[in-house]
Amino acid sequence: MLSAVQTERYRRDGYLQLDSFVDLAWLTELRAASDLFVEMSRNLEASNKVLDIEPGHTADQPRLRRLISPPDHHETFHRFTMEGPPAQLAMALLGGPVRFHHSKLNYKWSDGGEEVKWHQDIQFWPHTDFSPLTIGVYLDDVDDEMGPMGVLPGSHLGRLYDLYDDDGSWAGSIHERDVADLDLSAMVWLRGPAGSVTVHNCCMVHGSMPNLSPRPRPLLLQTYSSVESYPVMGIGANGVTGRNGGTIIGGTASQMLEIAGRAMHGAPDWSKQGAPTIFGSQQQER
Ligand SMILES: O=C(O)CCC(=O)C(=O)O
Repeated sequence: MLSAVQTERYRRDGYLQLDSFVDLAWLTELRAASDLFVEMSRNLEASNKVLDIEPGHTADQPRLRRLISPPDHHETFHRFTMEGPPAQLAMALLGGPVRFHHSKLNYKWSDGGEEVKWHQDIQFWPHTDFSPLTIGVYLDDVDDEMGPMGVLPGSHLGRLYDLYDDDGSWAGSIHERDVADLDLSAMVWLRGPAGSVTVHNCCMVHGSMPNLSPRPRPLLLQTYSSVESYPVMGIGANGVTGRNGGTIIGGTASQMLEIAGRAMHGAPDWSKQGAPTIFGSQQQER
């Protein structure tokens, strides 16, 4: 699925672009599923837990920002994310089974669909390591006018920026004074024909411009980590990433993890059936 050169390039640069990686059969299914939500949005007057709409959205002229957690709402998205090309690609890049974190479909609507300011992802959902990566699929052709995703090669190995404002509120973007220190001329814009795939590491500085074209720019994004990586609870979106968050794809978890350079074999996952007491465990009660 990937050459050694591509994998090495991802490690070095923190991103990959794979033109026309997803085939027309998948694209047709994904677009049909997406269209259902665009239709559904016509009844909305405000965003809800499934759809985020722009100010100015109307029944006649829908303007969607995001479908939240697509695999929770449609079988096609579920199958695509859990078994399809992005899952296979994540396993190839991370070298084994992966842990699904979350997914979203960013529409970036035509004629002014909003920019995504420069940011890194890991502060939104810290993990016990920096393996998480996000795989984006353009459902339509994307050119420069449409606000393609921009990445700053190598920035995944650099500073982790503070995404709070000076007043202490969460901004979700890198402060202007820090942006001034970035070499934005080195930004690579990931455009391409429908089905093209973007991959970026969780520490990559990235964002995108407004969509100035008359065409929406649907980008279906899904995040996976290595199976040995765990979301840190109590920070950001961890724990509220949808029904499928935490699903392991392509194997099982060994419960091995490493924190601050120290490896351990963690206890089994008791989050579903409840934790036994130490007495029960030590007396081998099952
Ligand atoms: O939709 C885009 O262009 C970028 C998306 C992104 O970075 C995000 O939603 O975190």
